[in-house]
Amino acid sequence: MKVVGELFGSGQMQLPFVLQSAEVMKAAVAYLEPHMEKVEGEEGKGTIVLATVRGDVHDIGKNLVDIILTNNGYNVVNLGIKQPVSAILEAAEEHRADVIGMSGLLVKSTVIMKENLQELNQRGLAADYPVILGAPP
Ligand code: B12
Repeated sequence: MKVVGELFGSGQMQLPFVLQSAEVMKAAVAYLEPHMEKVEGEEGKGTIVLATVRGDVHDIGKNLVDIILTNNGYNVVNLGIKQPVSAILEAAEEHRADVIGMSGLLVKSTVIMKENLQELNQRGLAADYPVILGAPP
């Protein structure tokens, strides 16, 4: 995906081929998932609400994080893509989350993440839900 990203970024690869590569990556992860080591007897390590932030559709990395955490005994509530902060906070409350994980690959998603954190502060929830941001440089 790194090579695909570089080719896409430099205009040497078109979007349909990027999509195809993304599908291959997803299929590969789905194939590997049953073979990945599961930590037995460690259920209930904690609950994380995971979402790709508003306006962003990238979810391969987020889903990878989901698989890794699930296989290590965490309860993951994966909300999917383009999630507004209201949906993230509702899910956090409903599932009594220990942590919120926000994902996004677009530069503008870092702005959305900042706004989401401000919303958390405004609602006085910052202490209840520590937030992990997954945004590559
Ligand atoms: C695949 C891909 C797509 C696919 C997404 C398919 C999908 N279902 O996810 C498609 C084709 C749909 C797509 C669309 C677009 N894309 Co795109 N895409 C990519 C690409 C090539 C790879 C991303 C990827 O999956 N990497 C593999 C995964 C495993 O890595 P990852 O996502 O980084 O995840 C890891 C970490 O970030 C971290 N992580 C991720 N989430 C979280 C969350 C938490 C809590 C934690 C702890 C960690 C964590 O852990 C993961 C595992 O290590 C990147 C280029 C790149 N090299 O990254 C561009 C890229 C992200 N896309 C880009 C762009 C511009 C777009 C479009 C705007 C293109 C367009 N003109 O339509 C649209 C966006 C539409 C939207 N509204 O979101 C740009 C962003 C540039 C920018 N400055 O914002 C990039 C960088 C390409 C480029 N060089 O131009 N894209």
